[in-house]
Amino acid sequence: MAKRATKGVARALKPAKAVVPAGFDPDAAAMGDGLFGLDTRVEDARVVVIPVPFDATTSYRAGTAAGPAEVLAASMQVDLEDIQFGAIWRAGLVMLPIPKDIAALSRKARALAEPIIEAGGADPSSKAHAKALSAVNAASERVHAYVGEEAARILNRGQIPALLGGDHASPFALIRELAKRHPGMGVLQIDAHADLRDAFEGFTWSHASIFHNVMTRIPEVGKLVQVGIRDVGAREVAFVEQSKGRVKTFYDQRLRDRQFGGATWTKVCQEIIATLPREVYISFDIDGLTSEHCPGTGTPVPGGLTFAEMCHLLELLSKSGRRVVGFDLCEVSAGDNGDEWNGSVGARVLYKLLGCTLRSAKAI
Ligand SMILES: [Mn+2]
Repeated sequence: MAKRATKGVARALKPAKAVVPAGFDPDAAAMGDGLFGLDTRVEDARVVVIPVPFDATTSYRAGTAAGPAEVLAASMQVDLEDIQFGAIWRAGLVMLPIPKDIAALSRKARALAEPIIEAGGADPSSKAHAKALSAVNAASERVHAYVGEEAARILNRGQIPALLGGDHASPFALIRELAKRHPGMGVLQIDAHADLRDAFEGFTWSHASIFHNVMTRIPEVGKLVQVGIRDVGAREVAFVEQSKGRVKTFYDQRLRDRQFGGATWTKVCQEIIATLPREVYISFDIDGLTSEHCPGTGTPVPGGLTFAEMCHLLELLSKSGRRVVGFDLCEVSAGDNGDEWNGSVGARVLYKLLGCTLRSAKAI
């Protein structure tokens, strides 16, 4: 039943165009300098990635603002034939130029936020803190304006939008644009943290508050399904419990407990997917994976999904009759020592997310 309806939605989209330039060899070393070494033009792409080099509020360690550049650089090394999803690249993939003004804004906002982060949060009696908070909030709102405008442009061309952060606050306006067009849409969040805090450390648009903001400000989001969560506050747990089922959290330990009791990962994934509505947005915080996959990220936590577990979940989702209408990948960072491994994992996660999205839309 769900399957037939989903097919109808998929048919309404433009058919995948062949965008392979003459002489292009997907097995050769990268030829272009675009995402994954491709030279796809924006107007020919099926998926357009919005880069957001912004990271004002990451509490533990900054650096995520460089995520888009690091993933872009590492993407040149990704082999283009994918065992699960096939020739993903053929559908047409492109990333917009990394906006220098947003990167500059991030540095300014970060400098203003730093004293507050170091103090462990804003002091309500401090005028300096109040002034800095409002400047950081204004910077975040400028990021939302940029993301919202780009997302609308991509959607109006009939393309699929994706986003590469930046900290996890980056995708708010993309989720808002998509939810307007797909009321009832579900969000599948893969993350170590619930990100349900109300204005964490005083920052309205903190990375730790993204889903508090989504669930309280975007009524068109029908459901939030969280996977891999292993670091939460009491008020976040209460938020989930009081959501009347609108938020469903699969805590990492509870998933492991099921497996220790004999449940297969396939069975667990099917249970996760069954809680999602027909149209799905994926919000992927790289720290949802085990920390060996993201040693440089802002707030690494023990536990989490392995790469293969993530791949299996994405493949089952892509075949479930649901349609992925967009996604983000956030918090990728080379960390203090500039470790390229982080970008390398990030580029491969990005390719799998593209594969899952395109397969679910029957575009590959
Ligand atoms: Mn997060």
